[in-house]
Amino acid sequence: MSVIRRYSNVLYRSCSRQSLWKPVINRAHFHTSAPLAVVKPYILADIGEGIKEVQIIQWFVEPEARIEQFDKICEVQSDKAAVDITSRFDGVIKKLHYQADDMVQVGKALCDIDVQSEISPEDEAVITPHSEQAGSPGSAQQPQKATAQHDQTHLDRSRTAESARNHGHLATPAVRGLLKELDVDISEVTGTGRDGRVLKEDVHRFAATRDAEHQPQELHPPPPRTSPAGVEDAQVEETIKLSPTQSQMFKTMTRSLSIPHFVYADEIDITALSSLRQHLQTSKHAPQKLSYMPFIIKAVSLALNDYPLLNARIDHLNEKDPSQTPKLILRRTHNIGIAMDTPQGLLVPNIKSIHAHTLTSLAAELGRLQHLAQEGKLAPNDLTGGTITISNIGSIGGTYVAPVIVQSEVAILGLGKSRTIPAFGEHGEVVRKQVMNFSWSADHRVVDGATMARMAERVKGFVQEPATMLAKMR
Ligand code: CAO
Repeated sequence: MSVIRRYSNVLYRSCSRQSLWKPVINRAHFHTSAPLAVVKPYILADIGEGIKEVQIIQWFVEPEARIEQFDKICEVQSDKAAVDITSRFDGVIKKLHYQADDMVQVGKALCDIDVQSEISPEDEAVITPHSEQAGSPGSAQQPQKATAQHDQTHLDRSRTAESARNHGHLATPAVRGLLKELDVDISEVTGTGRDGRVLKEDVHRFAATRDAEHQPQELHPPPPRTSPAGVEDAQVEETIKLSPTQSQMFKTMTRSLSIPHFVYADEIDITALSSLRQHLQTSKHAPQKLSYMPFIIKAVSLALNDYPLLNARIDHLNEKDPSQTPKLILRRTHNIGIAMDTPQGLLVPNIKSIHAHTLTSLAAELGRLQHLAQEGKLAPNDLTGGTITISNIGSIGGTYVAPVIVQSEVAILGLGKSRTIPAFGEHGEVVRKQVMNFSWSADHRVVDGATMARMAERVKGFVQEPATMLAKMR
């Protein structure tokens, strides 16, 4: 089983300081009055969480396309998220530095935009180094100014010549979203809006015609050939590109392979927990839904108080530099990641600061995250900062699981499906018990088996006798 972390699609509104994707001014084209023709490379800034690169999923623009503020420029995928990059300015796209599927390193320019809107002093202060703002127009500046003027003239000329083509590729963000949803290339659609703008109806019409044409081949693959018994058919292979999610899963899981997993599993008696849950569910103060998860999350957090190592991460530093030895980073707050099965695939949002939650508020937060995950609307904050993960694969099925640790954590707990079994009571009588398998994986480079076993035993104690949790809760 594999665990990856992905952000849901998030539209980062352009704003001066918080934007993850900071444009920097190419001083060769910069003037101090606005509006002006200023070519700005959009730099992929450091977005934290150790993200070093992203993959371009798709461009929503092409060179010479006119864009407005908040228009989507491209969609990128990191280990953590698929994110739409929007424009901060009105302008014209001058150059795309990468193609779809290319990887972009943090600090590199995604594209160049010839800005046609005003640059606020605030933006300028944020994105322009002081020394450059103060620079006087010396001889070195003259050719730069000329270049800017040249670009402006060129742009004016190309605006007229290319007008029809550019407008044909213009569309509102809503239409762009629809294009993406229906997998339609805007250049193939005839726009019926003003100046040839592509409207939603145009996209729907195009997609309906296309689907009608392709349906028989795409949706109904030819039935397998019926060869006589004993006759071996030649194998037919088909090459398919990995989806963005699979690409990220490929990388994340390949990295996880470097972690030596210590796997430890035990059967936990959840009979008492099950009746407590049923009892609470019938109470008028109970949350709408109270599954096993809030109790188990709380039990893990309480046990982590005694075994903080399981909440740590390893700082790998530079593995190629032998003088840089790995370090353990202990983390005080328990942000427990919950693996969720969603229409977009596996997502792992985390519930922050478990110690501050009651069972009821944990149930509510789990419900909130589950709802957002199903809708594909989780925020980056929901998906980052996790410190340990629980994967309840038992809600789907299965008894045993060997969960895979993600690199920023040192342990993960997998839950199997609960089941009712016959067992022996105190006096040898047969009793009915409800059990669930808890399967742990720990990073054996830093967590020894005994520590993992003790932590698992502590969790087992809390789950088997949920009343003992009360004494430890704040
Ligand atoms: N055994 C038996 N029943 C279980 C169960 C388990 N381990 N876990 C949940 N259930 C039951 C719940 O009690 C609930 O039943 P009732 O409605 O009768 O109370 C029902 O299944 C649905 O529960 P749920 O899934 O909505 O809620 P949850 O809090 O137990 O779990 C979540 C939430 C998000 C963990 C779960 O929905 C989910 O997505 N699990 C899949 C995780 C996954 O894909 N892991 C693999 C990761 S690696 O690829």
